[in-house]
Amino acid sequence: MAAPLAALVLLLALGRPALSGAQATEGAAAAPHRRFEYKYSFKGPHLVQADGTVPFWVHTGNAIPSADQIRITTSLKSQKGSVWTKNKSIFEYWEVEVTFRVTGRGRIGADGLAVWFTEEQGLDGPVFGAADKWNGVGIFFDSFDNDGKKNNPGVIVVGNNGKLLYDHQNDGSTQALASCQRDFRNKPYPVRVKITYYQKTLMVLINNGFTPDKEDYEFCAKVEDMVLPSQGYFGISAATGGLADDHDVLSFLTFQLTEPGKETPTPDAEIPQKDKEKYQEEFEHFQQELDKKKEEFQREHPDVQGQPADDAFETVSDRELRQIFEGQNRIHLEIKQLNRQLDMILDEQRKYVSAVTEEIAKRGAGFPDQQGQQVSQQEIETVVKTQEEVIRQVKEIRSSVTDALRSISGAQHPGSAGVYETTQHFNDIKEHLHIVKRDIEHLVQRNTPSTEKQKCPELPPFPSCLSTVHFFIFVAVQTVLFIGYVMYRSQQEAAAKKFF
Ligand SMILES: [Ca+2]
Ligand SMILES: [Ca+2]
Repeated sequence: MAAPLAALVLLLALGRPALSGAQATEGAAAAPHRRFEYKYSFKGPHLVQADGTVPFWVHTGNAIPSADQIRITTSLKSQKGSVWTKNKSIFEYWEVEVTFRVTGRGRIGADGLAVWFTEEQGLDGPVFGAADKWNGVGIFFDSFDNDGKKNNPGVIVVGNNGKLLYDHQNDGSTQALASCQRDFRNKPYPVRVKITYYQKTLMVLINNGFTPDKEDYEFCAKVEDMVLPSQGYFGISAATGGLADDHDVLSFLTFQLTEPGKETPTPDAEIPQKDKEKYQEEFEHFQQELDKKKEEFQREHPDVQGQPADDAFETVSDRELRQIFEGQNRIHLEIKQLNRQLDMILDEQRKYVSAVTEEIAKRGAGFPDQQGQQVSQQEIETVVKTQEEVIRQVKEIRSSVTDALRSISGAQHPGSAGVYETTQHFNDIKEHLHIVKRDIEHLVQRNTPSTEKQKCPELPPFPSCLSTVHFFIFVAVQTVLFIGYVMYRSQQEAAAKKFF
């Protein structure tokens, strides 16, 4: 019972067979209808059953299935293993997505890994752990450079009609239908391969395991007019030699491809109603078990719950980074504005140059004098206006640069913005005063003719109402009166002294 359950979980985990098909048909008329085939696929985290088998697959040799991957060979000498679908596919065109890792301590590894689509299962043999003389196609990820041409690790596509013996000593170079040189060993992320067989064209795309991006595929090889058996087994195999790598397959997903308009019934219709109910029941049971396990885990590890709360707070370095980022954005905006304004200026300048050129051309052509003058007057006015406009825009730019500088320096020294503004203010006042002073000087200079020296106006004649004789008589009388008063005072003081 675990086999259909695991398949159902896999199906639900992927949850996209119908959807991807719909998207494909919507996207382009020629795009094939794509349907996930769970009976020809495996994927963690519940890959293996309790008895150690993989649902719908058989494994042979040294292959070891575990919960989230199948180790086809361990990194020991002369190992080989393979995994094959239990059933033949019943569809003409297909796509497989294989995720694997080839890891080893050595700078060079061996032998390699192969993805198969063959008429019969190649359970054991000398070709990367699988049988020779296959009828179908093998896509080989060959690690070891047997022929010494320095072209390994590499990927080659070899087709066979069931009669050919694989030329292992030459890395199949004489038999390859297509190939590409890729190093797939010891990559930070799993290597992903997408093999598509559609309308007699086989295409191999590869994600080299440098990024975690699942859709980051690049082209590797293409074989046109390829005839493959209409029904066959999917398989994956690997082998080691004197040198050895771990060959781990994380997932093998198969999709059926159908030409638009030739879609087969949906998978729901294929599964009998009775089976569907059974699967549903088992899935629900599984879901309950999972919830129970989750609760138990949370009860046993209460400290794990607290971890996500850390994300709510911003650390000091995060804040600094954010502030730097915002500052950079502001500078970026200012520079963009400057750029726009410079473009405008350039435009204006171009207009100006073209106007001048036109003017010169007109003069050269020899227009009638009066008309020419009229036109040139107009032209000159436009030129002057343009120049004024240019000057105005340059000023705008200057002020915007000043603003930018101020905002940058404000960001660097948040406290000094006020001081800067005050200084600027004083400078403005100083400049204004200078202007006023200059204006006054200018006015003064304009009002006085520069050649004449300034003279004082002549005083009007003083009226003579007092003669010199009268003046002297007046002075003499005053003197006599003063002497008399002084003598009188001294006599009075002497009389007063006699009484005491
Ligand atoms: Ca080889
Ligand atoms: Ca080679």
